Amino acid sequence: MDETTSLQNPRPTTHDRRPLVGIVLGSDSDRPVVEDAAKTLTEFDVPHEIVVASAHRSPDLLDRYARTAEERGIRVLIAAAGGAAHLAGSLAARTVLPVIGVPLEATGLGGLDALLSTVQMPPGVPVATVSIGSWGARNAAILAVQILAVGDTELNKRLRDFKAGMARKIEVRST
Ligand code: RP5
Repeated sequence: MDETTSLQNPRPTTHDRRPLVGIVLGSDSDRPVVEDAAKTLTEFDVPHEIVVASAHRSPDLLDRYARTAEERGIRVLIAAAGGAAHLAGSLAARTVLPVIGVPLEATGLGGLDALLSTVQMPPGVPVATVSIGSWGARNAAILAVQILAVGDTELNKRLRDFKAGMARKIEVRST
């Protein structure tokens, strides 16, 4: 990329208040579980947005969102859905942004249905799939921060402090 191009398309950082992470929900009913992801991103001071766009019920909206996310400054997508969850894969099919899939429990199958629908992507269209439910929501946010931190020293430091804090808590308990 030459200097002119990079000036015209400055890479958003955490100093920029435009959302860097887009959290996409298959339904508004997914919101309570996914709040943890938003909370975690706020803890790391990473600007983000939450949208509801279903792969099955509102495919056109999903298509528009996925195709315009990158030009709006989004750098990582988190997709959370339950049931026959094609949300993360549908996003990944329409963008080169990294997509993290969070399978949710929404049916009598305990989230296993969503896990398999999210993780079993064909070669060429990866979805980084995390655990089912709130653990996954939190880890999706941390993974998004780790992806962003590759090019952001300040964020990298916040991650190191976070990991050191986790270790400290365990060490204190075991002394
Ligand atoms: C999926 O179906 C959603 O992601 C949600 O987990 C599940 C149920 O959605 P609602 O019927 O509650 O809208 O598409």
